[in-house]
Amino acid sequence: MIKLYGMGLSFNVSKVRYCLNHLNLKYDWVQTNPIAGENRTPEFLNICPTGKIPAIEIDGFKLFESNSIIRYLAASNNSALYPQDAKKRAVIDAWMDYAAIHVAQALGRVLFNRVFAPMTGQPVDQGSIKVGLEFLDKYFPVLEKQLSQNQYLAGKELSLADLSLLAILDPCELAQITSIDKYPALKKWRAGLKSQPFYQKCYKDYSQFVQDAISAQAAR
Ligand SMILES: N[C@@H](CCC(=O)N[C@@H](CS)C(=O)NCC(=O)O)C(=O)O
Repeated sequence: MIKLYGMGLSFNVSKVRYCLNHLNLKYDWVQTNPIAGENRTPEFLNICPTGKIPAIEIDGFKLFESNSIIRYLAASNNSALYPQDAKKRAVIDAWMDYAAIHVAQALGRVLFNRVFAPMTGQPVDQGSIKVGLEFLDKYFPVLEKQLSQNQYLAGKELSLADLSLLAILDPCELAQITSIDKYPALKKWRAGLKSQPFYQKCYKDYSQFVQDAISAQAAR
């Protein structure tokens, strides 16, 4: 049985859930909440030495880092989401890296300061929000160009790159990153993927999901 450690508030965890769903793999979701310090216990650190969610455990095999996890899941299940061909893989990897290193970092600044800092009583850094939005204004046009020329991020086929970017962009509405609305190809691509079962099985709307989690947290 696959165990997935993490919580729904994390878009990196969503990335893994989309992949598991797409591959039709059943999993045990072990709720692990970093806000409650559950990522710092000796038990969790034994599974994931970095203390970050997501992590997985499959019959004693432990793995962390969302991109590494979904690459492993797709490769070990011979999925077309991550084809064997070295060049195809390299292109998928490039878009996954771009999404994780650049887009997610910029978006994370805005998400943290607009949602998680207020939620956890930490100071809000307006400068960081500004920097994040400025970077996104550079990155969204790159994604728009790619998706106006290709049906999917890495070309003609749906791949891990799409699942990865989709999860990273999920919090845009919640974090009021309205600049994304200016990009029609990006919008169409998101809507198309969100109508697919792998997404619908997780949740219909990330913002609502997070709002519910915030309400539950406040009620504790
Ligand atoms: N590069 C990592 C990022 C993981 C990450 O930053 N996870 C956050 C939640 S989204 C976390 O565990 N934060 C708790 C901490 O760093 O203490 C991945 O893709 O898995």
